[in-house]
Amino acid sequence: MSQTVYAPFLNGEFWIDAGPADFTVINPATGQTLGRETECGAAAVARIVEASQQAFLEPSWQKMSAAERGGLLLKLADLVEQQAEALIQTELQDTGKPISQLRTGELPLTAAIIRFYAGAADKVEGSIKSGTPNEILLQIYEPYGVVAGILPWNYPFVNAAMKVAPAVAAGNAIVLKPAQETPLGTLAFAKLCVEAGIPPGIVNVVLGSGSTTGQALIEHPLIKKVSFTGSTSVGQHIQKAAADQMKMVNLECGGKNALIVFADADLDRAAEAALLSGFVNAGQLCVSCSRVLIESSVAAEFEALLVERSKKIVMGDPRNEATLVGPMITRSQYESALSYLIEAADSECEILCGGSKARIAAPCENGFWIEPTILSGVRPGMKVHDEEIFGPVLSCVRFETEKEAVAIANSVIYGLSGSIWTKDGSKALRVARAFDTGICWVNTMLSGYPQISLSPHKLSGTGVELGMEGMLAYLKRKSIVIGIDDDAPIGWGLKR
Ligand code: TAP
Repeated sequence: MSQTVYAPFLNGEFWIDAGPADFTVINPATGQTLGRETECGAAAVARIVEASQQAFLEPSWQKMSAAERGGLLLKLADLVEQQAEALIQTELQDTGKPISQLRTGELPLTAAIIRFYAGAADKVEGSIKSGTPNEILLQIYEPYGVVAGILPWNYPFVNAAMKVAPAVAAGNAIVLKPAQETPLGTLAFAKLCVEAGIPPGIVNVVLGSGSTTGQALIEHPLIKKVSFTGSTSVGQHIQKAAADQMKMVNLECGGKNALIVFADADLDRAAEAALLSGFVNAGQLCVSCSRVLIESSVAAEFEALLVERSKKIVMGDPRNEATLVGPMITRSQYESALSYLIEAADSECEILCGGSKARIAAPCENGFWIEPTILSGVRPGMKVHDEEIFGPVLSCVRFETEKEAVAIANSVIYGLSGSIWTKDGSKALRVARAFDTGICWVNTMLSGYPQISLSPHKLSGTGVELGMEGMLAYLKRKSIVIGIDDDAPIGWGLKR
């Protein structure tokens, strides 16, 4: 029986014979094969990047006003909403995400991000600096040209929107590279861009592995900027590879974030927040707070609350509206998260619930399922404390003082997010300032707004995404000095 072939997206069409279609794409909820994916080698990547450069240089794109680009993005946001059900079905198959999460979380956020940058497109303001009466000093912004957007597999639509919308609003062309395991959402997204009227070639997609396709993309000389979301180790590699050609890089990488519960907190709400943070998207979320730091005097009570509430979490067939937690999205991530559970079982911490593979009924019996797991007695220095598991595992750590809580929170190599739970306003602000992270929630958790920038600290990355600053990151600065006085002295005065 012939299988579906997923092919790269070049100038508004799928390029079917771009390379060998050897990679099997799997539905992680069932383990069933969805189709085969083409891999772009260096020559195919070069052809796609060159086509993007041509699309960028087209007079119709060069002369398009920022407001018109914004108008195209508005159409794209409308299409995301109008075609939400079809997009949800695509993503459900490719990532196994619960349908309720896609419907109420990922799709609305995708549309909101695109709409924010639609409005931002014509709000970029250069500046006039004070010079002398003889000269006017201007500072303006220009697009880079062709940029690369390298995506992870955990939130394909949101991540595509976070790169395409600001890049296009700023007037660039962009080549996306989705994770090899999850190409479907990115391909559907790119097709929608063309339907919205974004000229073919402005959003192209290469397919294949990071080591072959991704590497060829970042090394191509026509790529002027790389915006990467993924692991810290690959981010470090990309930064080094980009150095030879002095490309701009934006890196949004891993996290091992802390949610701090002080004894005076509303424990009910804090428990809800911790469970959402740890288990939404099966823990495959960079900003999730997978370390729960609890003041000792309420630790036993709070851990009991977490365990009790976690029993209500429905895990299973993602097509079921009641399902809250789905599978691990890739086999390798499933195996990696399981290895941490083995590590936890061998360590001094206690497994309060979960701790192994989850058994899910047909048709999901062969999917990549892990039980939502809560660990107690975790301490800095343990692997489950220090390393990003990127699975449904909450690690509970006890502390005595505010100072100790901050020290534990900041003790990891990452600095992405944090959450603080207390009714003491001064303490909340003190701890928020002490957190060495790009974002911090106080008495709330995971609320995401396109207008708020995310700028990772430490080994969580470099640069900025989202917000107006996220759009300026897709623009080069240029200074122009204009002489306006023909009699002004110039040079050494040799002419007179
Ligand atoms: P990675 O393994 O780092 O992969 C991310 C992307 O980079 C994939 O498309 C991958 O391709 C590609 N890649 C790998 N090697 C490459 C190379 N040499 N050149 C160019 N591209 C290369 O991450 P992942 O496992 O997909 O995602 C999980 C990680 O992403 C976690 O650490 C998570 O914290 C992080 N993440 C961070 C954020 C933010 S906002 N900070 C958001 C989401 C996720 P293949 O997979 O096809 O090989």
